[in-house]
Amino acid sequence: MGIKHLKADSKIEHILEVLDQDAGLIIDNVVSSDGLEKIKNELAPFLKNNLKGDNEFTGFQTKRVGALMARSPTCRELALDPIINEVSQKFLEPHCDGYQLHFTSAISIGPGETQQVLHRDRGVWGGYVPRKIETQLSTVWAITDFTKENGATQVVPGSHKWDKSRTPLPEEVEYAEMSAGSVFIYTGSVIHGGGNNNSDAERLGVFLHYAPNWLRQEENQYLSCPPSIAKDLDPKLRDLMGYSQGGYVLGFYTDPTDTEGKLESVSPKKIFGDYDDPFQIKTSEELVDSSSKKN
Ligand SMILES: O=C(O)CCC(=O)C(=O)O
Ligand SMILES: [Fe+2]
Repeated sequence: MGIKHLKADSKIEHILEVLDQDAGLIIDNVVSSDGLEKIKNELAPFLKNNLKGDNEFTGFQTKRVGALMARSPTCRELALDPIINEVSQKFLEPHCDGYQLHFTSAISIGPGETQQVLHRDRGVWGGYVPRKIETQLSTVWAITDFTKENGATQVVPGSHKWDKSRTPLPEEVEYAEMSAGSVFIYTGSVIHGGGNNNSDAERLGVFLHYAPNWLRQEENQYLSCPPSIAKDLDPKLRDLMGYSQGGYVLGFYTDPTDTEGKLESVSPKKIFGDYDDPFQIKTSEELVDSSSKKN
């Protein structure tokens, strides 16, 4: 079947159609070589400690570096990529009124790594979210080339529609082979996993995932990028990270030192002096009505 490769100027509707059919696709050559160099340099201080995984899932030859919004200005640009954000919004919107950044990680698969167990990322929520609700739009930005030999992500196109008990045959597993600067998009419901690395160099990808604003984020964005750092970021990015409300009350906060009632039960946007929150308290009737609007 193969993984479809789309051009960077593809229409959003086309991307969504392919996602619906396959739940995985590649958009070729999006990041410039200058951008790739910057990302490598920004990540180098954190990858150099050589800290590897300590179990079969995280991989004994694989390094993972998180907090990318705090650590890497160029990864911030990727997180705000307009095409990816439009795809995330449209893909997730049947089951939410907004989405958020859910996970950031640079994953370096080192030589000698064996293949990761095939899985669906939606498992992070323990299987409690009904399958009809799509919980995640995932991106993998190739910083090095991704090849079958060096550990390109394995994916089973179409497996988002499979019964839970069906396991893929070897010939149903495809590899997200792509050149550096391309982005692999997949959903939380498709079977996938890191590949084995038989080459003598690392395979480096930047993973940025998005989820509905009412689900708990896999990576805690407020601790990984605390207000002292977030204050200097693009307000759009802060909103995306969850320094905003997910709905009219979800995620409100109170400044514990405030005795004057300035930051009492307010949107986190107000920490940064931003008073423009799109979610406003509704009328009582609207509130009751919206509490059961989507089944
Ligand atoms: O490294 C990869 O290609 C995939 C990693 C992955 O799927 C995961 O850790 O959940
Ligand atoms: Fe995964």
